[in-house]
Amino acid sequence: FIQAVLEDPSFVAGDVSTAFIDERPQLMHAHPSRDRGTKVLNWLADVTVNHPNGQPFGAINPALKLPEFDRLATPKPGSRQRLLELGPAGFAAALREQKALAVTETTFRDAHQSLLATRVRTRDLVQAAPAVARLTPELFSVEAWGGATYDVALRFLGEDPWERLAKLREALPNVAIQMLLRGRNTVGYTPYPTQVTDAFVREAASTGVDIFRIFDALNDVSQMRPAIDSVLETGSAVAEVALCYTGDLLNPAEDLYTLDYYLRLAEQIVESGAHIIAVKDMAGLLRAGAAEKLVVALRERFDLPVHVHTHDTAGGQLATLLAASRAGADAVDVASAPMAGTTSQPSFSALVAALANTERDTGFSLDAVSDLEPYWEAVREVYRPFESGLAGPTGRVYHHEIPGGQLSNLRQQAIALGLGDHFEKIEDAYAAASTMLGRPPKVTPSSKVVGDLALALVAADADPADFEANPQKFDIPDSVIGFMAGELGDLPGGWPEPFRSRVLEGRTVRIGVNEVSEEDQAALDGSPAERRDALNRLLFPAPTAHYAEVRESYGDLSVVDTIDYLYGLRQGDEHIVEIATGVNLYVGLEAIGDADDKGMRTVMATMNGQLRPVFVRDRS
Ligand code: 3PY
Ligand code: ZN
Repeated sequence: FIQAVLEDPSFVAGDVSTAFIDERPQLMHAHPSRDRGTKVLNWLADVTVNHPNGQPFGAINPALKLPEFDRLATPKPGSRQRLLELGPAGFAAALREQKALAVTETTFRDAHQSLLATRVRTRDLVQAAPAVARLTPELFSVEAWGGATYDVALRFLGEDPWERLAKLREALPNVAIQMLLRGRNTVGYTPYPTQVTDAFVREAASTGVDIFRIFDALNDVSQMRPAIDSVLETGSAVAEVALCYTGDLLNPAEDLYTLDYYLRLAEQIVESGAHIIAVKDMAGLLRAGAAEKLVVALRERFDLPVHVHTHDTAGGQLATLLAASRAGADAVDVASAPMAGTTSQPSFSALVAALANTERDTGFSLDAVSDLEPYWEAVREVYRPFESGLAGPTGRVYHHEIPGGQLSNLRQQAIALGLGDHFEKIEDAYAAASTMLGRPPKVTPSSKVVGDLALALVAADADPADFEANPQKFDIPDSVIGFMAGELGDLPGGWPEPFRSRVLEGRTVRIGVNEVSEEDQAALDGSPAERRDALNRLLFPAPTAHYAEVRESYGDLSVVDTIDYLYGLRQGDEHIVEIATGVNLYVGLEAIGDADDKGMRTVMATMNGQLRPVFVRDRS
């Protein structure tokens, strides 16, 4: 099963937004239950035969690259203790008061979402967390959950996202954990009923999320209200509410996304009860001068602290963070240097170095920050097959405005469509699609709608002007029809007419969310375990069923090192899997037999010194 998934073109393209399993019912079949060691061995044997991720290439186990620190020492109290002590409003006020620029570390979420198709496993994150807690206890927060990580865990990693959060909470007792929440879309791609959002926020807060960064793809505050209210109701968690930045506010020709627009939006954010205002620059369009102007205006007008997030797609965003810092920004986002740059955030060590011995000195030891880099460099190397393929910065982002996380996916989709050599065509189509759809801010899920239209334009070799004039002549993606019908809310600049009417002509589109059934409501109000199961099922039904299958067939694979998990067994190596504390499996590869007439191979493995033949279907 997992091999079929791993080889599927959508999986290879890193497209996590398709209803992957829904469209492939043939992938679902039951496996008999087996004992733990045997289950793990079956996974390893299968990966060894089928090489879904290519051959191992001499990557180094990241665990060997962890910096030295005293594991037994209690980590210094940090932002987590401050939040517990001051409460969310006091915590935000203290942030606004502090002189040092506060820093959020995104390596655990956005950096790998934007560089490695969100594929970094819980094991590799949890392993780093105790070092982060002890070497960089001054962090404002670690962004470690939400966004695409939830979906990808269930869909591709055979992991329960809640287990990841619980483990990270335990490993990071002193630093606030931050998540990205897509307003009413929670961690999905379409709106969910308020009861789902509310249960989600309650469970996330009680499992370990301290700070919720909430955004709406169309900057519609009413769409964020249920999520904001739920966070406020916890009484303990911070509501950081984002304005999604797009366009260029310094451009005199800009008539929609102006400074005035952002200030009006911020006013609604403040009225909603937010504790912190986030400037969420998902595509890296916020230029240094614009950042200065925006941050100064936001801080003059409102009492809340301002937290700036950007992506370094064009390569200039350290300048933006420094300009924001000079303008008074209270916090900024960075990623560990080996996981920084291009579609990810600017580099942590570069920021610390740039501000050392200045008024806004971050207070971090540059040594401590860079001591963590070899670990993340090794992690990045292990996940090389999931690299986006963007070798360096690109200034074309100012034209196409594709967000960091999507740029890497679209490149892979272009390759899958045989357009890898003409990616500029897709970029141009994306820009045209954005204009046609009324210039929405482009961020999950509106970015997916624009991307779908761009790919449709290129696939049909359509002239955008022709498509705009006669959309009914073409195959219009369902997501575009739903978007024009208002599925994701109203557009900041109003509807594009007559295009919208032409798209909707003769169609009835049902929008609005289904009610939660009584049974589901009971589960959402039940024990934490029932609530988590219900949330997984309601948010991602097919990936949750897939997760259950993987767990049933292969057991808890979180015990397997990522090199072995991705690349399988190598002759001559002893693979050690700690299946329970202090209980090791020693696995070796003796030989792989030829495929029989049914395509089955025998993997002759050893487990704890005993020969163990495993029969594997060769799909390579
Ligand atoms: C997400 O929604 O996952 C994002 O990272 C948006 O920027
Ligand atoms: Zn981001």
